[in-house]
Amino acid sequence: MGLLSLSSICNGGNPDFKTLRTFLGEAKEHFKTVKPFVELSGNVTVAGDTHGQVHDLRRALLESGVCPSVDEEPISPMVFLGDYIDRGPQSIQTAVAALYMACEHPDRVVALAGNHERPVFDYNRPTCLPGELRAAYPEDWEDLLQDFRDVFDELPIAAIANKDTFCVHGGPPQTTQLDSLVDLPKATFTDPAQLEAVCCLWSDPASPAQDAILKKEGIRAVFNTPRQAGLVYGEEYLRDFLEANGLRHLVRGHQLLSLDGPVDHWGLGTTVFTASNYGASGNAGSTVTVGGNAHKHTVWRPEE
Ligand SMILES: [Mn+2]
Repeated sequence: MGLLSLSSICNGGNPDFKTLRTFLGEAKEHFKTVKPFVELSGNVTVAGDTHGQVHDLRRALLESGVCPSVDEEPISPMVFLGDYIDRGPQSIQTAVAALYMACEHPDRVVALAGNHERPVFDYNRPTCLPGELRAAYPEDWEDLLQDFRDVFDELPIAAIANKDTFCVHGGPPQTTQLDSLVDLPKATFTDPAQLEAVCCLWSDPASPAQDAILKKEGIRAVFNTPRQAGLVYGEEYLRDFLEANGLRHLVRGHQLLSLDGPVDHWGLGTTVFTASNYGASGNAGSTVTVGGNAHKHTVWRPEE
């Protein structure tokens, strides 16, 4: 994978067709060897949705202290929670940067799937992966889109940091016991009818007002009506999942909940969102570093 340059990609450069095709082929073979649930340890920095904003992926690495510069090796572990593509203008670069780091440093860097990495691509916005590929590689974009799809299908679903922190795009799986999931083949999780993966990639925590209603009605989770996929889960649902698996905390992305950085859920979970000024909302970008006794939040303001 020596032909790709991370600093060039982080500066917005498009790799040439042949280099990109070769990289995606190698990445697919690499991710096939990665289990759906991966473990890592240390002071693990977790980045939420980057959505085509490669400058925020770069800032996540630098400002969190994971890499002294993008051309240097990561000095501490990193988990990307998925949603690399769509919405922002540089889906190709953002996805390639996360995938490249995970391939180059498999013991340190994990790139999880988000709901945008499967199963249906958005073809209708100018800023989406298919649209970007069509503009940048007009002759070959459909082949490249299939290559990306093949890699995304092999991405892991969740990472468990320090045996106590569950990192996932949306929320806990529907099954309380992780043991029953960890050895399933990866293809199990690409089936849209497979509820476990859908819950992991699409679910949202209840807001305080929603959680009050859930508790009043004695319900732990409800169907996620706004997204038409996954669950809205309350405090009891999250607590039961963590306790059943000997875990202490959840870190997830999927939602911009605050303009100022990570958001806590009942002292049991954290939402982190890394794309700054997402949808011109003026929000800060952020990461969360777990390990040790306290989480470290790294927060940066949007670039002018
Ligand atoms: Mn999402």
